[in-house]
Amino acid sequence: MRVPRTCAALLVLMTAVSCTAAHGDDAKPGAPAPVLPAFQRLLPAPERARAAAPGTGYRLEPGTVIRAGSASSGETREAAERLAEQLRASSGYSLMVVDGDQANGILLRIDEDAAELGDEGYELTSNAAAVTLTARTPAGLFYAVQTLRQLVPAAGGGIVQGGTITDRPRFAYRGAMLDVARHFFPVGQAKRYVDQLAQYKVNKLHVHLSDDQGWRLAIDSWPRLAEYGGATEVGTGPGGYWSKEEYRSLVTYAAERHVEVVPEIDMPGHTNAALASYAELNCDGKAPKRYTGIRVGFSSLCMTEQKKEVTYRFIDEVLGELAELTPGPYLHIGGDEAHSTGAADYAAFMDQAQKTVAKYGKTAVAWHQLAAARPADGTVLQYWGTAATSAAEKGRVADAAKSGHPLILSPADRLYLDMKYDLTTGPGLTWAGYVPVKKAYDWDPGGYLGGAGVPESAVLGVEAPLWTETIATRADLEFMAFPRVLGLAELGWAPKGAHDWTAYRQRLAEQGPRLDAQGVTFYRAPDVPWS
Ligand code: TNX
Repeated sequence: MRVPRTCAALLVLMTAVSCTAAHGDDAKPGAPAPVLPAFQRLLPAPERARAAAPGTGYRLEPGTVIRAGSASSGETREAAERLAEQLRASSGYSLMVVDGDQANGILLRIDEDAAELGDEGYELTSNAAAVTLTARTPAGLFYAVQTLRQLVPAAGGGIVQGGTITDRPRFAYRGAMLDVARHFFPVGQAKRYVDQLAQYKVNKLHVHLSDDQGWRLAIDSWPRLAEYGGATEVGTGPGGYWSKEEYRSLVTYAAERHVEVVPEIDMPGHTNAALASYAELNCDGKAPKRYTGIRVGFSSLCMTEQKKEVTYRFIDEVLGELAELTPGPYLHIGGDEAHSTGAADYAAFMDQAQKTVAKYGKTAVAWHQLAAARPADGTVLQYWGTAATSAAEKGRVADAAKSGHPLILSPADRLYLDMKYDLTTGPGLTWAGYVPVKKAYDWDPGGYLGGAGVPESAVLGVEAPLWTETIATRADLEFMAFPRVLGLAELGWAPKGAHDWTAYRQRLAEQGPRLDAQGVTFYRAPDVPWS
């Protein structure tokens, strides 16, 4: 008997799983998605899942009580309250939250001794008496809750499939980047993105806060950056910027969802907005006009002997204020496409920028062009090459990785969410080619630079950037991000053994109603069997 491919892939991970509803490659594109057994529906796929007999498990009822453990910490209670809120919304049940650790109802518990669950892992068990969520950390508990949300049938109550899931992420860094510089988006939009991402266990939001077309964060010591340099964007729109208070509110909001904000000030190129705001930053002492086009590579901070001092004071004060706003370890300093900075000046500038980040107790992240200069100890490199990237360039990145620089992989021809899906896509660019949903998903981050000598252990994780030269509205933003960013979430979390396009696209299809319910204007890719 031929085992359908869907099951073949899942059987690697699961022992007693039921494969009755699985189907093979012959599922027609565009045909409605058959309903998958609950554990096979999860996105991202869990590390291990053992389903009990179909139809067994915990039945969610109006009187179901949610228990927040006995030595209930604030965080367990918070996770329980948040879960209750979400399940109430979908079920209409009252779902009381109480302290206590009886395995009766839905029980959330932190077990600090559960070392095998790591920093973000969890265990979920479901039987007739209870659903029990166990984690070693609040982040793990949060992810257990996200899994449970996917196991509860979308409409109303119903049975949470019986069995046990033991789950941990494949990579520690699972990120998405939002460019608010080319087109400005208010903090509320970034929060909405955080909510959308966190439910799929994405844990980093990188915000690209400055570029030629706009400076988006208030800096007290250089107020014209935001006030003047923030008042433009691509085209004729009014731009805008985030106050420090707004920025802090995003950081807090994200942290409550176990998402860390990674801020980027791109330097020494991509700096026209700063150069336009302060004449003294320019080599000739004259401020250029503000810029609203989409060219790259024409601007640079000044590195002449005479100007170095003001340039270094500028980055010291900007990065100092940024560090003060950033509880997480990373400050991203850009370093890409500095085509108007000489190689020696670039290297010297990036040395200083990395030193400054270290001075403020942070770890620098930079685009991988830094590999051609001098990445400092600990600096993380973000790779954005493509299949066409030269062996020499990949080699430099590999050398950096081998000497201890962790890599974040953002291959542009896989994970750039601003690339068009195909020739019919309205917004978007095409310089890295079309990126259909399958292409965004169907590659292995662990082995991606293996040919150049990068071991999987050097890969910190993956990130999908969303550049916004051509993206000005929430609808376009979500259309470009969804559903490709779910592929990012899957690559970042799911075990390598779960990788299978045929199975993945069915799981993806199951997310359609969920995205619809959240009002996400996602692209209905023709090769995904949306219901
Ligand atoms: C390359 S990726 C850029 C961005 C553009 C993007 C458009 C990178 C580090 N630089 O400045 O917005 O392409 O796809």
